[in-house]
Amino acid sequence: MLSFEEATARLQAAGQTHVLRFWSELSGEEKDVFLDELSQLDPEELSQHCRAAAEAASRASGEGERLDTHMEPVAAEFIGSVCKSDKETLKQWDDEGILQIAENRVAVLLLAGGQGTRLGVSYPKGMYNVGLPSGKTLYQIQAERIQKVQELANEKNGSKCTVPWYIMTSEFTLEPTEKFFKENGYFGLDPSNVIMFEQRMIPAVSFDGKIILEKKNKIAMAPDGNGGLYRALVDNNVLEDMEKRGVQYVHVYCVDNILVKLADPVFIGFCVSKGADCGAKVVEKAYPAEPVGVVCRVDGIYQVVEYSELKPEMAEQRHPGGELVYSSGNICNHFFTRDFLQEVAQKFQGQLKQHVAIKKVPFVDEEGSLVKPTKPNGIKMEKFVFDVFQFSKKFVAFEVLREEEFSPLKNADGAPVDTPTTVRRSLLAQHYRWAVQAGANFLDEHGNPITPKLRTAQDVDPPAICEISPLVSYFGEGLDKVLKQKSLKSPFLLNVNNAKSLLPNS
Ligand code: UD2
Repeated sequence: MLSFEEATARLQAAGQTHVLRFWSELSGEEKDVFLDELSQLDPEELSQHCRAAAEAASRASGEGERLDTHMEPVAAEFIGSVCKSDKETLKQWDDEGILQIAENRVAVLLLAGGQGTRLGVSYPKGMYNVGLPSGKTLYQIQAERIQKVQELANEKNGSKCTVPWYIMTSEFTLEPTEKFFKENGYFGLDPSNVIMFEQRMIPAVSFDGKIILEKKNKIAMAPDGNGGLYRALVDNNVLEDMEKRGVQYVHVYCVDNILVKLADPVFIGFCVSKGADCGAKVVEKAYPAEPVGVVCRVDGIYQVVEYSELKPEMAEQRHPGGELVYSSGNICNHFFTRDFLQEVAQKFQGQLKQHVAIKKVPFVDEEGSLVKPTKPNGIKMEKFVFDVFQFSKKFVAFEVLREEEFSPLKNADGAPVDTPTTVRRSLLAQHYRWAVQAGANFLDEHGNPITPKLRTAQDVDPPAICEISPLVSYFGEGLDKVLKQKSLKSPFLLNVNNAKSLLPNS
């Protein structure tokens, strides 16, 4: 840990000595905590960061103009697609993906360092219980999907494989996430295959490039964005761990999509068979202002333009037939080869663009009292996970169906979209569809048949409530054996135990 004199010298070099203005008021213990925090800041990086933040904030407004003339949509022929591909092709991709999984070449990597500010909970989003009949949290659903996809690969290839689960956390989420996994026995997974690591935090800075103090002895810090992944991979020797395990392909995804297909064999198989080093899943955007980035080309290079940086006039552009011009919505599901990640980590990680978020950052005023600003007062710099696409030698996009694969939890109930209620409904509607397609009939609480209806509006529950454990079915497969011609009383929860008893010769 630095001495006070050393810390002062560092801060002087970075033009940031104002953070020590309450030093004489601090207790011995508070001083130690502060020195510990200051010791972790690299002086050169710090001054560069503060300067870049102030400059980027003044430049940010010009960025939209540049995109007006340099951005173009991705040609439809370029995008692989679940709905435009025939059954045979889909099966080939699925088989390829399952084979790669069976041979231990696939890992999943969860981005879980965000603060979940919009949802308004103080714990990591993955621990959220969206009110399913089973009471499962997002983490549990994801863990069970990993377990099931391993099982499917084992059955098909007669092997015993592992899909390691890498989880990137931050100072906010590491401890509670670790505790939650331990308390829940890692949801049946082998703890040695669940690898948590931490991304870095960086200071929030005022518009004039000065670090903001959140307490008399604490700098306002925030995670460095989900693009902090690449630095975190290096900091924590994650790529070495992947190499040791023989992992070649990594499925990176964000925490809040209740329908996420972990290690999706079809997506992996598609990317592998195209020889891609980098890939992104997309869905058709639902409405112009939907908070998803768009996969497009800027100056001829594939990339994602984030929703926060796309001007409304661009987002609203339509073709003569009415379809959105920029319709390929990024759903934060990415494919990378380990070689590509290695190259990014070694060569390009320092070049990743810093995006500017202007935020209300609580701070201590001259008297040392905490102020919660009503207007934005600070700059948080973030890197984005998809900003590495520009370094790819072979980038592919893969379009999937929203109702099957994308329903994110972003907002608290009461908001019109992406709430606990909407994500619960998406999952229950999907499971209901799977059950009906497998031949199940549903009865209401009086034993009367419920008329099947496969399409329901997003704002209502499906006709019957049916939840299927991922341990029974990963993506609807294998259900006809269990559910064909069965009459099920709504609400119905299909888990490993009752699935066994529903089998014909049990
Ligand atoms: C993300 C995508 C957006 C779209 C949308 C779909 C990015 C930059 N944007 O937007 O284009 O695909 O998701 O739902 O990917 N995270 C970290 N560390 C951080 C910040 C975030 O790990 O410092 C994680 C976070 O926990 C989450 C994921 O990254 O799992 C996405 O973060 P978000 O929910 O803030 O991103 P959002 O919805 O603005």
